[in-house]
Amino acid sequence: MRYIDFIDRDYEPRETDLLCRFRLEPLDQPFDVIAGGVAAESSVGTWTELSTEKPYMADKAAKVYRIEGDVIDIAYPIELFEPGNMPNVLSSVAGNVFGLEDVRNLRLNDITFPEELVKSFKGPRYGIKEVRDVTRIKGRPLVGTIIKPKLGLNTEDHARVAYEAWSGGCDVVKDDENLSSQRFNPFEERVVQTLEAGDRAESETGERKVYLVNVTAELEEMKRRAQYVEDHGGRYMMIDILTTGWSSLQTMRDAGYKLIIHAHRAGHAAFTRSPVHGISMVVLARVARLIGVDQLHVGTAVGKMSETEEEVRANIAACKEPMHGVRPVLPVASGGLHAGMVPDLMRIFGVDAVIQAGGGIHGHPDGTAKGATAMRQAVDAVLGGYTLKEYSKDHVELARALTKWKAA
Ligand code: CAP
Ligand code: MG
Repeated sequence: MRYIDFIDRDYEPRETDLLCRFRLEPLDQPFDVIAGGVAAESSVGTWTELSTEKPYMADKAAKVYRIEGDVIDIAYPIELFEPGNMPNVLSSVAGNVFGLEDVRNLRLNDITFPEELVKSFKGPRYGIKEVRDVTRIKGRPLVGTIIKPKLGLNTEDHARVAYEAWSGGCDVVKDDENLSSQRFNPFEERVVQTLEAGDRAESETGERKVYLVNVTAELEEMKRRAQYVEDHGGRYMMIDILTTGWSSLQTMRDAGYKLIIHAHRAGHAAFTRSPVHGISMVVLARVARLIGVDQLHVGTAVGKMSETEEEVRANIAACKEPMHGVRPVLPVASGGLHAGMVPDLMRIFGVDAVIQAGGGIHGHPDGTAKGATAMRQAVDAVLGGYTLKEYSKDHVELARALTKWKAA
């Protein structure tokens, strides 16, 4: 088969096909030829006709069944994939094609998994409802913080800052994506001391307090760390899903830990940032959901990261929309957030979200505890139908935050 033979505009995708939507910009050859090339190189074909081709292979070839402007839709027969093997799926549809010289730019913008493939993955163990059951938080966003500075604090200071954040009103305290078990803050000591601080804050406030422990490491070590967290009464583990990789993530999900999986996407922008080349966050969100994360960073549209509101809404939809019965993932808003942004965040996310602030809490003029209180007050203001300005009149922590970040 030649590249052009992978084009079939009359093809009606089957229920069992995996569907991909790409944006394509060929280098200099006819669009259809290179569109066919993308289908060929991501399924059964290569740059020239093969003497080794067999007639029985024809039905395994991917087909470009729709071309609209620079957008192409490709249907992949399910026989091309090994059920339950995500790296296998991605090595086809998101593999070599990005490096073809004949392709100036290529972006995988969306992917639709057929039911049979969906069923071959575990999906989230918890999902939104069950996370709410564990955290006992109903009808509002979870309010969280990331311990800052992200690296450098010793274990005592880490646990103390966590305690202050919880005492001030945070539900969630998480390690930063690059904190693992460095000498200045070793993993096991940190887990013990910070969980103790959480228990203390929980008994003092009467609210459930959760610690998102970063277990990111080599796979066997990651498993050992997850077991350690579970054995010490932890309820969550955080994994940097892109730097550890999909197969590690799948192993951690399939290992059956009772821990809620918080997925950090450090490094995603290397794939997702360019609007013309790479892989969209929507695709990464669908893959992470299928493998089985319970919470996932999706951008904010208002904070320090680059995503637009439209992109963030698409990421949120990928976490929550129906997917053959797979549980919805709780979207996480994070990155340059402070109390002044809460109304916009709740307009975009609704109440089903984790709203977390690092600098926006630990940078509060009166310290971490007041910073946490200001975030909770901002959420309460929105739920109560007040503007932040009105509510801050008799909520000084919020007023101080709004003044500092000029959000009044
Ligand atoms: C936020 C954060 C998170 C980012 C990740 C940081 O801290 O801890 O890792 O939100 O980005 O290190 O920048 P601040 P995203 O609240 O102090 O900004 O959520 O877009 O994946
Ligand atoms: Mg971080």
